[in-house]
Amino acid sequence: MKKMADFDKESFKTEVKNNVKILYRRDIEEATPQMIYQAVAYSVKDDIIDRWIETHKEYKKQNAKKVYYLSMEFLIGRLLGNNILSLGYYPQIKEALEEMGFDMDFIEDQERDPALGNGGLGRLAACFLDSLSTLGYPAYGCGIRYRYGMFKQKIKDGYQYEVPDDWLINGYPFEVKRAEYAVEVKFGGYVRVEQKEGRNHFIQEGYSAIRAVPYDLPVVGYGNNVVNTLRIWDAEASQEFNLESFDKGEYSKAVEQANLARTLVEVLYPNDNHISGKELRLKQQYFFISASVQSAILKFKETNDDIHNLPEKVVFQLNDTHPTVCVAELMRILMDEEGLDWDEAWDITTHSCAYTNHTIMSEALEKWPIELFSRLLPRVYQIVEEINRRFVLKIQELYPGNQDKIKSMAILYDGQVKMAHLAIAGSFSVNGVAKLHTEILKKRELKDFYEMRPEQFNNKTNGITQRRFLAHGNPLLAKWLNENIGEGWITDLSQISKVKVLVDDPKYQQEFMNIKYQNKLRLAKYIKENNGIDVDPDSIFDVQIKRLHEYKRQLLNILHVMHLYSELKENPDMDMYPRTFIFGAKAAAGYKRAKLTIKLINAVADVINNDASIEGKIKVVFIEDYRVSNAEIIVAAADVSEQISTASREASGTGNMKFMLNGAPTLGTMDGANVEIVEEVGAENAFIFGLSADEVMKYEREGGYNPWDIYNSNQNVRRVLTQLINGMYSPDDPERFRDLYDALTKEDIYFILKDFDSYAEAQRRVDAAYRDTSAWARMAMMNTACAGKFSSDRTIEEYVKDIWHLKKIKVDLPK
Ligand code: 26Q
Repeated sequence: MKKMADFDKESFKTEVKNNVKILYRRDIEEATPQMIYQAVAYSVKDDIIDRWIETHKEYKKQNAKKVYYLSMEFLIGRLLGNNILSLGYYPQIKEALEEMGFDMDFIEDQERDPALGNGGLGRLAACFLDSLSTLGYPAYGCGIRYRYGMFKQKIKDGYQYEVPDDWLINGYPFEVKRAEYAVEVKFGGYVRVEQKEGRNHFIQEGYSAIRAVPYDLPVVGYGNNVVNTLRIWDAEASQEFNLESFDKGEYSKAVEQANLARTLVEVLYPNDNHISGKELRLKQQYFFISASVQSAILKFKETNDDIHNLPEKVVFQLNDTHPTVCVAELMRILMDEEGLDWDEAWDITTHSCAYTNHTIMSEALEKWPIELFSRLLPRVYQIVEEINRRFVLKIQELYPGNQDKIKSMAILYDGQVKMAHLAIAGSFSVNGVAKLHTEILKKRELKDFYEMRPEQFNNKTNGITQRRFLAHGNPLLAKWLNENIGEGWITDLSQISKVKVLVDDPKYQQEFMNIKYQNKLRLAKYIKENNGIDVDPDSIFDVQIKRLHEYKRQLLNILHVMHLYSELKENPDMDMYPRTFIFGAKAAAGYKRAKLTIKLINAVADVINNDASIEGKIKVVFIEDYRVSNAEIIVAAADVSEQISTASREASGTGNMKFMLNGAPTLGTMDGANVEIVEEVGAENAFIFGLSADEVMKYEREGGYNPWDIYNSNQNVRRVLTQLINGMYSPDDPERFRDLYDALTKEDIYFILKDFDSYAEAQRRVDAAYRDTSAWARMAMMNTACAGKFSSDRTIEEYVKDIWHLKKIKVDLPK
């Protein structure tokens, strides 16, 4: 058995060569880069496995309480580099590979991003797993092994095209299939009631059965030998049942099951903050929840004999409402399979489940037609009925005769199952993801629930892992930090505040900005190779990367670029610091307006980038296929972080934290975690603009505002609006952007015109501030220095203390 301290370069090299032979029947000289990557990954995996086994022995020995983080999405990003970093021999492997004639970055680039998530919510789950392992807390991530992850984005003629993400095409070296832990999941059919031993037994019959097969991915803690598990479920046809069906001549049932197995985990729904009420989506949810809860209970029983103690050993954290069927599925198992009565089962369930809310966007609140829900999950639906009946009774007891309360809180209403209400009824904890967000939940969205049970509500401000987004993504800054403040920040980000003593020193300022410059060169190279555009590394890199959504207001950003360009054309001598506006964003495949916004950004880029008369003072770049791996490169190179959502709409944001950590001040609204970023770094080290959340919500209560008031009184706004429909950016089809024009002038529900002037003014402040090199360096450094709070390690410690109550585990490797 190999141990961390014993990393031996020569045996590593031998192992890599050997792996190439075993895997591909080739000598290393004939191996492709992909083969080398696989061979390296397998030898890293070898080291991980030992730690993985030891970790789980320790959990068993201590009968440790575990958190099951249930999530439809885990946007983990590439694993090779991070795993090596966590094992503690990144420099050694880099050196070994160099001696073999390979470049580490190039080998890492061979790995496909496992893109099993959309955006913020999925990436948060991945950061949480990283922190759980690094802090030594027992945890499982439970999710779905989508055959196709988030689509790859191609830009052709300025439009987005979606290409399937066949991430498993070469095999994924870090996963382990655990066929021995497969379980069965049942869909459809009907429920028969049988009286036995004085109580009712509920038996589901005529169902379709699917075999859920787990694949485990290691989650490697940083420098501590702890390896947790991300368990993703694959669906297979339930073989035994098939044969039985054939015997009975139930051919069509067998075919139906095989088809369901094939389609169930086929693809991740590429919607972010938007519901698509598709039947298959609900099937996916129940599939992975039933499998995960079954396997958690089996695991619990290995070391416990009284099911009543479940809440002492297991906590299920629901990542938004997507896993909410967990509440009813756990009830079903406890009653139908463990033989408990309702009250016992309810007590256990409501002490085991906790729910995190990630959104207040009404179009993202999950509801399912009862007709569909009950057809697909007949037994689970019966249980939801009973949960609802008892919950409504409780509401009536508290508020006799108050129909409004029932309307706003019932789980079943108007023919729908309201998943958030089920989650709240079945959980002991409900949390939001930033202070402002949690306040809005308490005061507005979930007001009635809060008033009924205030102690249930709590805030857990999001965080990000500094291991991926600094140690791995920004190696130059990481090295600088190690040299100047020590390595403690890697596992204790509060220590990064030590940078504060350096912020006024010209020598350190220069070093810091020089690192930024090197990172801008790296990004410029990436942009040249991937977009064919030359960008000036001396210009301000102004970056907005996130999912394309109207509330995130990429449209405000590009309208301002159009404005700036018009100003420059009118006044060629205008004093402006050269700026590169960088965008990266995927639009949900069916989200027309979002896709049109991408086209607009590219159309504006085309005009501006090809206008020699402005001497390159403005460049616009849309980076194709924004994803975790290129985020690491983009964030490290940013000068300005665009976080410009309509106040009250962005629950937290986490990109904002990545930029701050990497020394880019926020240009943003007082929304989500921006509020707390400003609290930490000081308003003088950010560029804040726009309506406050209270102001936005007040307008909304009053039925909105009138965009024509702005149109009439603001010449700059009028000019860019006109450019949307006069063909300036669409000479071949002047009507192309009409829909954007209409959205802005009819209702402007995202307050883009309303915030336009304030945003333009904040942009002028950025321009002015950047010219003072030393003051800017200080501001950038202050952002890094004040980012300590935004480590996901801090977030996880809060979840552990307030919700999960886990104990840290130490893992030693046998000598
Ligand atoms: C639901 C049903 C059907 C299909 C798709 C969905 C779906 C999928 C993804 C609904 C929502 C999401 C994702 C939501 C999300 O990413 N929310 C973000 O969560 C982050 C982490 O807490 C916050 O920082 C962001 O502010 C929030 O937008």
